[in-house]
Amino acid sequence: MSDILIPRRQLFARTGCLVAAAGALPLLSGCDAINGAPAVRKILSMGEEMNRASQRALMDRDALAREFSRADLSPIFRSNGTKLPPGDDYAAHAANGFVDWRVQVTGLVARPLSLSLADVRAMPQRTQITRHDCVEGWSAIGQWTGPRLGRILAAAGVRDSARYIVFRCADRIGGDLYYESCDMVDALHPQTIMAWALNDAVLPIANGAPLRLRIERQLGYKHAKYVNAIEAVASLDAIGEGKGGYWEDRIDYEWYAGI
Ligand SMILES: Nc1nc2c(c(=O)[nH]1)N[C@H]1C(S)=C(S)[C@@H](COP(=O)(O)O)O[C@H]1N2
Ligand SMILES: [Mo]
Repeated sequence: MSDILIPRRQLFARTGCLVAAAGALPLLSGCDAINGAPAVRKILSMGEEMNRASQRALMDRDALAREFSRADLSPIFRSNGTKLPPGDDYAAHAANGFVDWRVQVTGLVARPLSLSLADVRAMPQRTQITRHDCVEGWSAIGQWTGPRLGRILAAAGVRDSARYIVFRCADRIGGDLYYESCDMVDALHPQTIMAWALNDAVLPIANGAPLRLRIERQLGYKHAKYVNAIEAVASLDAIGEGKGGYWEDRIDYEWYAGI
């Protein structure tokens, strides 16, 4: 895997010291011994930014979802919600193997992108075997491959003012387009990827071909399928009914569906 992760123990060691330093002086020297005084001072001077980061760590938003082995793969990864987006447009894309499919990366970015599947596949890839949990009461384990969403956003030069990422889908349910959204913590999480392959094969239509979100710390309905646009925004208010997702707008599904 080409993505480099900071070992979690290291992350925790640092934040642990920061928390101790904020609360109790005697512990600060303990941290000094481990991390070195200049490093601690530098961390303390980072002020609000570090405070936010430590809160994030305390909430465990950065923790990785469990990854499984090939032996754990579900024999069939079932489909839920839309199994085939209605309409001639999607049918035409499917008929020619999605070669003309584009995912637009727009909104609060320095360089809007229009990525083909070839572009998506040419980026550094991540493969992960994870468990999908649907609120309707089923789970399945599958292996997903695709670039990290964070890489796509970096390529587009996502702006600091972006607070949410919106995923627009090609399927309509009851006449309305499916969409979802997440905050920047989940968007930049190492296991948040735009997947084009399931179990070493091109993504089946029923599972969101040609491109779907995998956002492994969230429940099933957040994993937008048939994605054709990724938009960085400062607010969700003007999108759909303002609750951040197709089901959030309609029934009482939580926008933050962390697991
Ligand atoms: N575009 C789109 N994305 C979607 C849905 C959908 O109907 N349309 N259903 C959601 C729900 S409720 C679940 S559980 C998962 C199902 O993914 P799967 O079909 O690969 O099992 O996709 C989610 N993403
Ligand atoms: Mo679901």
